[in-house]
Amino acid sequence: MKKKKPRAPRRALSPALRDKMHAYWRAANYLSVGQIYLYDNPLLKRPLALADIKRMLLGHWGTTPGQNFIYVHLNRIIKKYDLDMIYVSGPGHGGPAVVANTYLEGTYSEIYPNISQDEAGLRKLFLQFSFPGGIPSHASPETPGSIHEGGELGYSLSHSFGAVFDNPDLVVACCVGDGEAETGPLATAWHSNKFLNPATDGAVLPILHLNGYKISNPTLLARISREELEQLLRGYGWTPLFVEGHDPAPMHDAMAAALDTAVAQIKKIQQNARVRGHVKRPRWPMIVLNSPKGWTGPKFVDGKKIEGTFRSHQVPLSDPAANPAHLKLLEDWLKSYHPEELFDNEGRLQSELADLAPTGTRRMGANPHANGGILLRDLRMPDFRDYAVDVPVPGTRGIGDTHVLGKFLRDVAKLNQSQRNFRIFGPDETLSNGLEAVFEATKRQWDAATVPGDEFLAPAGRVMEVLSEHQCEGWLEGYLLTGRHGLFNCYEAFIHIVDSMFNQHAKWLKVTSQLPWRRKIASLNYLLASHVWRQDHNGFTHQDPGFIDHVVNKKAEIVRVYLPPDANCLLSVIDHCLRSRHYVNVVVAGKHPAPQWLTMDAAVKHCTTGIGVWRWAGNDHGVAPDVVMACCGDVPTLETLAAVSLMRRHLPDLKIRVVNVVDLMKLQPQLEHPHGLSDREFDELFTRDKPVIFAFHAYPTLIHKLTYRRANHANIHVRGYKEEGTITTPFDMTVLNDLDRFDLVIDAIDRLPQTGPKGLQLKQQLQEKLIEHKLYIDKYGEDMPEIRNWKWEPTPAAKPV
Ligand SMILES: Cc1ncc(C[n+]2csc(CCOP(=O)(O)OP(=O)(O)O)c2C)c(N)n1
Repeated sequence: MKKKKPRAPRRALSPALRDKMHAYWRAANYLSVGQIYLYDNPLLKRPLALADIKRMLLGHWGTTPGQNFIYVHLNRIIKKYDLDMIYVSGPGHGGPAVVANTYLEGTYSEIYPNISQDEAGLRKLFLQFSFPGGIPSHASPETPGSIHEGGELGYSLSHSFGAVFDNPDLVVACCVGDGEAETGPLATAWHSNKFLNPATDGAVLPILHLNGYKISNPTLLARISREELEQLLRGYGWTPLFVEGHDPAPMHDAMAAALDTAVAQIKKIQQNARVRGHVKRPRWPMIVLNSPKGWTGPKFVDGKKIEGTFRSHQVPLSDPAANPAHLKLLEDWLKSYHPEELFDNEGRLQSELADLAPTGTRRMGANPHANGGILLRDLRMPDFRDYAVDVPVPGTRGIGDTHVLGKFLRDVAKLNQSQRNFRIFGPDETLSNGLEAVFEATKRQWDAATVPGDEFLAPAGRVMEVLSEHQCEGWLEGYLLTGRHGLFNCYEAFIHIVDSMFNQHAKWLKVTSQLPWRRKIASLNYLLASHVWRQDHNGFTHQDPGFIDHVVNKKAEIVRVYLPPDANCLLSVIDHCLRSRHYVNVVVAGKHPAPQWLTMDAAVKHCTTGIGVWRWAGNDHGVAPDVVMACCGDVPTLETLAAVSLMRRHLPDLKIRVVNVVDLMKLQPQLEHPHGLSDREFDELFTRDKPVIFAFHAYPTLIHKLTYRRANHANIHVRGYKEEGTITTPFDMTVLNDLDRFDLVIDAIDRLPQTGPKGLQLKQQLQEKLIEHKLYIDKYGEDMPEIRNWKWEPTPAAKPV
């Protein structure tokens, strides 16, 4: 029998297609270099002159050609398989690549008609890049198709996973920088594949861009053996497909083949899960693109190697305007792409090349998932009033505010189960934060192994828990940016871990709110429970209320901070937050049984106003108060009301006003924040000249910062957390920080000379009480009965309103 000749593997690309793709890549590279350097002469119709060069050269070349290479290859598979795909640029400093490609595919000019697809448009495209009044150098919000600026490295994979949760047809191609891969968030993000449900979620295709260097260092992943890298990625559960080299022709073939293989594997995994019902965790494909940094750029400049080294990271020819040799090198570099073959005389991309790009919303710059507000649907909301705590009298003991909220969130999850557009994210704290009721309706999504005894784990669920605040934040951001809703619940102290991610998201919201073509997305909602005052198990390390200090620095149009004093207020606030758009809402709430103050009707009014006098608690009806007792936060509210009841009993002649703050931004002047009170409104509440004893949840300086322009600022005395804490009793935590009822009364007496001898006597009694408290807790390990069993006593004049 004649032996069959082994068939050569079928090439993914015909030579003709490969040539065209290579030309498209050249066009993208040309546009990228043009953006970094050219002030004029966009098609090099005349010899390059000094006047054609920008004065300030700002941007990053090194990563750009690799990303251009990736983009042209993604275009091919989008067309071939009709993929619904978006691109996430981890090294977002490769902004020229994303801008160039969205320009070539036509989306850029559709959004920005001024940047037309002709010579005049090219000139503007080049000029605007990293230029005053133009666009930033990254894959910024201004860039069509971007959900990820990539300015702060580390979040590309978690954003990508967030985007594909509940988007079964979406594939996110995520370029991960090999430098970026050294960051903590990115290193953990590889594990996201254990949370992906192949039946109901989409797919992420990571492309590790192994170009070997960062700004001025090699990357770790490029300096371990290929075997070690492969084992590492396999250990994370991926199947890496390597594309390695620098010679464009074989690289095109290899990349095309790898992408075909990756798409086939993704489709197979999805089909197995969706059609055959396979439940075993799949091993998803990924690509390792090992290509030179600064590929196709200048090889040597001033005797130093550039291509394939860290020196290509930013602007390889730093001084062409002053150095004729550099000018020549730049001209040679630009000409090496043969723009005359790529663009016609009018500056339009040759039509046979333009045909390589997908069309309509299949273009990655036009995919609606990357402008999530387009896809955003309102949540189906239960009526939060149905979850109200009955408060027959102020001070009725509650079960813990977040436990009440849990039932409401359970039903939000339930009602939106079929829409599949709401998820709760948290670092292993959904139970610990008191939201256990959520698990009556849904599970934690988990695609790794389970063993008998595990709780609430399932391949599909609305709760996403991984012990990485970075992943929770990144996933949620990706989920929101692609048009869905969510909530991040976290211990208050550890939300600081994502301070910087919050920064980036708040910046994104600020910029996108000013771009008319970007639709508003759902707000990023933080529920910070297990807060500073009740860290009974954990003590000092878990006590840090400073996240809100950080948050209020951001643009007033974007940030909102709420400290509901009880469960009905919490329900009202969270309902509002889940309906809101394009904000960052921070809500701080307690989980321990605590007094409830307001009926639901009163809570709705109070939260709608955001700040108000609790007339039922004070006795200044119809007259000017002698003192204002202000409070913000659940524990400070409790201590303030306990202080007020002491003052009313022992100093009955004093006229006391109680002001409670739910919406912290009310304190800022109206000019500073849209929620801010006018000076007149502020003075009406806090007076212009009376002492204000302000019990605050967090660091006292924040209240001063927010109120320093108010007329009565000099009389505002704030008590809050001052870094005193340990494992101790709940009341002792307030004592350690002078926020307790006794110290609040002493504070008031010190500022009210009219209390005379009676005041002094009371002060002495309270100082003794503080000693008594200390002795008692040291002996018994719990608070004195009069503290534990304290109840607000309504007086005839003190009915709730
Ligand atoms: C969190 C963070 N740290 C530092 C930087 C500064 N920085 C910008 S680019 C870069 C190197 C990036 O290397 P890599 O991810 O490999 O990207 P590429 O080589 O493709 O440019 C660094 C350190 C940053 N942008 N973000």
